[in-house]
Amino acid sequence: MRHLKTLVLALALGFPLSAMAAGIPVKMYKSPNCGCCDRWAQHLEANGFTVETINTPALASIKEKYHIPTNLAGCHTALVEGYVVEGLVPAKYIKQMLAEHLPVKGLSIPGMPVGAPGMAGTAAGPLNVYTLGAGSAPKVFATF
Ligand SMILES: [Cu+2]
Repeated sequence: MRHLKTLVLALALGFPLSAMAAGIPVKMYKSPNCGCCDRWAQHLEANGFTVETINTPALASIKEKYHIPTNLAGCHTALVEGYVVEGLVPAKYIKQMLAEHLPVKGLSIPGMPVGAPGMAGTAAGPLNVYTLGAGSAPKVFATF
């Protein structure tokens, strides 16, 4: 009985730790001066991702490298399983993209809208998540 309790305790304590260690890896390029990116990273980590943060003053060259159209540029550029996540996209849509193997280059929330993960407050209206890879003519993937 005592044994069982120990085992149950170990499982209870151990599971979240191992789940964190096995989180979906994300590499995030951000400006050192932007705080919402860090809060977005925390949001991802709370939802099963493990985020590596790379501070860079040359974010524009990263966006150029991944062909992010100006009208879809967010405050950071993140890479996850071959996809690009631009800006404060909620974790659930990233997970949906990965689970469904969406035939897109990635997802974007342009700018830093209030109400997106990392930007506290109530959104002024519905926020759109756009797909990347359709050039500068954005397609709406989801609205929340
Ligand atoms: Cu930011």
